[in-house]
Amino acid sequence: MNAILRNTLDLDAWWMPFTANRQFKAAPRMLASASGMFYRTPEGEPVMDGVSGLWCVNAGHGRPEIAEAVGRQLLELDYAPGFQMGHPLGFTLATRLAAIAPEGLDRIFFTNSGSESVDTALKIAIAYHRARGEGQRTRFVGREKGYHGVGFGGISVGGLVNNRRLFPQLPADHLPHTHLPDVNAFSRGQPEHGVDLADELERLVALHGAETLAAVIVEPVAGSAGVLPPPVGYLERLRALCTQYGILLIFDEVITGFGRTGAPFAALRFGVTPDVMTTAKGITNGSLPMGAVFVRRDLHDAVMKGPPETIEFFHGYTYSGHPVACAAALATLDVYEREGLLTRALELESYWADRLHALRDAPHVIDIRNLGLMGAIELKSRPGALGARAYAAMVAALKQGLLIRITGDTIALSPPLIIKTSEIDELFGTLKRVLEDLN
Ligand code: PXG
Ligand code: PLP
Repeated sequence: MNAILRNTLDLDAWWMPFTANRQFKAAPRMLASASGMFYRTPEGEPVMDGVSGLWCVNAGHGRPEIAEAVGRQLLELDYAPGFQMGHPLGFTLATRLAAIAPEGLDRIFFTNSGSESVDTALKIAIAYHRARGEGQRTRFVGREKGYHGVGFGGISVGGLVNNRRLFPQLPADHLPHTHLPDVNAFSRGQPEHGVDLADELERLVALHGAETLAAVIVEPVAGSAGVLPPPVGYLERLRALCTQYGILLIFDEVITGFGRTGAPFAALRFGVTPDVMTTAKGITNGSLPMGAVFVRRDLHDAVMKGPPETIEFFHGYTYSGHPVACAAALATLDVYEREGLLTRALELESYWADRLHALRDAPHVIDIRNLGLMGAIELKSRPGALGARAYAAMVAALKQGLLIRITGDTIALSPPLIIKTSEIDELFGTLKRVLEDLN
């Protein structure tokens, strides 16, 4: 960071999220502006965005269409209460989203983040079962290595130990994760082995009784854990078991939604339809906080009970369906649709996979995974120092003008869907140099 900034900026007051605060503040890494595929540092150095910010800026940075829609909306209707009042944009957006959703998931509840979408979806599951006289279905099933945000619901079904160990949780069990490097390392796309892991749901049914299980929640492709595409047949098997036992299936598409896997949603890419789908991030191209929960129409209808003056679902956020976020989302959908971005990852997938898998012989690499425009490069950990090697790679990449994301010793990649093939080459050229210089 340059000397002028360092002297004028006080870094103490911002308690930064998911950050090694003291390490960061001793050697800050700052981004000051962004356009298209690139950030710029305060010194004006370009940094290619290899992760779409945090998996959210799917159409690239600084889109004027979104900025203008937001600016207009702020002056037209900056805020409107969403409890017992409505505004046209919320209805317009919900209808637009329903039109691109998997068949039947056409009732939309708005939130402000992925974490809120997850907690909302879990509550909807409970409310649905309760409305049908199955109020004993209160237990959730998540999956090891799953990430479902940081609400108390989300950490309960999540499977990342550092997010869980400090905090009390809702009753939840976990399916085994599907990271099987011994048999699946260097798979292209969906790995061949692991479909049987879905059958673990049978074990939980036997343990608790199906009639106590409310919902299973999984990421169709696990993101935060380091890009784990589902084994061939796995999602189909989960779908069949959930249907058999009357358990709702929730796909958490906070990362995989809005084009990341080559279809508008991973549910469409894999041809497996969940009962509820959680989204956020790419819904506004990351420009403003927003999330949406997509719900099967008959689930919604089951909850619409009692006399018409009944508030059917006691849940909502001050900013549910915020008009400015709605304007951002509508402009984002326009951009996605005009530029074909919701399916572009499928067109680029094999080019992306070729360049990514070409790194298999680079130093330290023990596994590579890909799907759509997602990629992961897993590095061998330094003895006794989990994460240190990937952290060094992240710092080195940044010095060479590339932003990557790391989790443990895995490098995760998910560039904006506007990326050109020449930029894919540049990205992997930089990464190759980084890995070759890394100890
Ligand atoms: N579900 C999934 C599947 C996610 O990926 C959330 C829920 C929570 O969303 P919010 O908007 O509350 O953060 C997420 C978020 C990473 C990383 O490094 C991933 C996320 C967020 C930040 C970093 O992999 N995913
Ligand atoms: N805490 C207090 C004291 C509040 O009044 C409210 C909302 O009115 C909240 C928390 C919840 O905030 P939000 O609706 O933005 O999630």
